[in-house]
Amino acid sequence: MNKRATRDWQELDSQHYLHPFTDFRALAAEGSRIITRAEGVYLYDSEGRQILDGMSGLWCVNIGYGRNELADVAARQMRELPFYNSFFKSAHPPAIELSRQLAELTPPQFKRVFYTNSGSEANDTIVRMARRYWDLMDQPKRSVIISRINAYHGSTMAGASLGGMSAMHAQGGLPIPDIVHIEQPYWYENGIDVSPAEYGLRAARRLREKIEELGSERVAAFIGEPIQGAGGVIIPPDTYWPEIQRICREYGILLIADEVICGFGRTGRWFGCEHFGFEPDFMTIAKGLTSGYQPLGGVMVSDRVADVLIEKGGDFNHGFTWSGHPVACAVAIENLAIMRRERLVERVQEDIGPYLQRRWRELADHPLVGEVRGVGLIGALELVAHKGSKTLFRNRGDTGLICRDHCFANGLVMRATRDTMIIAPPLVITKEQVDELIEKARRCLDLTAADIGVG
Ligand code: PXG
Repeated sequence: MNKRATRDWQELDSQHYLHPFTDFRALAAEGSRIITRAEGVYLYDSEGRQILDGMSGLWCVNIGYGRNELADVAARQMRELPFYNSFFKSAHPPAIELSRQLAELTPPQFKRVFYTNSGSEANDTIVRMARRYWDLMDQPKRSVIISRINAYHGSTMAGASLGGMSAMHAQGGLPIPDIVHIEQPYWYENGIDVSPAEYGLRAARRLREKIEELGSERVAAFIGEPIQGAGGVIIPPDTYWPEIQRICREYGILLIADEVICGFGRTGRWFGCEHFGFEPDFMTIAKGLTSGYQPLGGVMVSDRVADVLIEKGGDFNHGFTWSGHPVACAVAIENLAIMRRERLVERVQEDIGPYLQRRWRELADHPLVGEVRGVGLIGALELVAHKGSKTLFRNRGDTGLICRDHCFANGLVMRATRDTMIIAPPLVITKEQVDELIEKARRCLDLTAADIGVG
């Protein structure tokens, strides 16, 4: 890419580029941070500053930056077959081979995959497929999908409707019909009066109450992220998912695991549902599937659903030009090969995950930190106004933003959701780099505490 001065990039950016989830005017006034290259776990900006990427891009660069193998595979595939579609009875080797591998890698109920370009499109696909399934089962009234408050399932019309973020619903007339939300399993905010195990059961019972309220003959499916990512790394108590599964089975409703963040090793298992011990009927996949080197998403469809779609189905009238794009699929195959070869998931489970969690928990003694939580290579710090009483800040979100800005200024990407600070570093991060992350995080907590007069 041609070289320009940072100021010129910022000027052109503010004139022509509308960024996602951004206050356009505020960003134009401030100027964006221009990232020009990356290597391993480090980003480099247009001023040459090195930044430790504690968020794997956006929860996705699981194998780290600078993997030439993926660039080589992409170039080779572009020369051989840059594109062909998979409509009209066509297919190509990269999409077929990746499908075979995903069938092998995912839990045993999955043999089939439908490709999309993103997690959002995959969730839209599931809404249509789940409703189609119930039509074919002669239960067309089963159209309601139950999700959770503060869930994130994407930005398309169905994705944002499934999501439980009121600020998103307020723009564009959402949610679309027949999508409803129940309490999220957020012990720190909703359940602190009882033990986590007891609260997990209580939160799961909200599903039963909602099904009873609606009438089970109207309910198609329940969707959840095994761990809510964008909502603030909300890790349900161990009692939650097994109880959710029991309720879904009791009423015959489909269970959807949105694995866009938890999938591909983040928790120390290949998929979050394996960590929590439940067996979904659909899985949404994206992000870590290609480690972000190419856009690719998909829906894993269990035999329960696929058999009906195939046996009774006729046409499923849905698909994208880029469904199963050959370059994206070829990159995904190589990405999975690297993950297996370097035993990255096992590494998260046995080595670097426990190390990061141990060091991350040391931050619990900081005066700003009310709770530390995490699994594998995902972690969160709950910042609070009064540590002893665990009182949240009155202007929620302000402190998180102050801390996030200190992080950037000190060479660390940590994400803020409200006043929860989040990390999800690449699975290849070393112990020395974890030490660097913890040291920088502590320094930034100190700077934040000094700014707001805590401690
Ligand atoms: N499901 C989950 C669980 C996600 O985290 C999506 C679906 C949508 O995927 P696409 O590929 O359409 O973006 C996501 C995406 C954040 C942040 O700020 C998180 C996501 C996307 C953008 C920002 O944490 N997750």
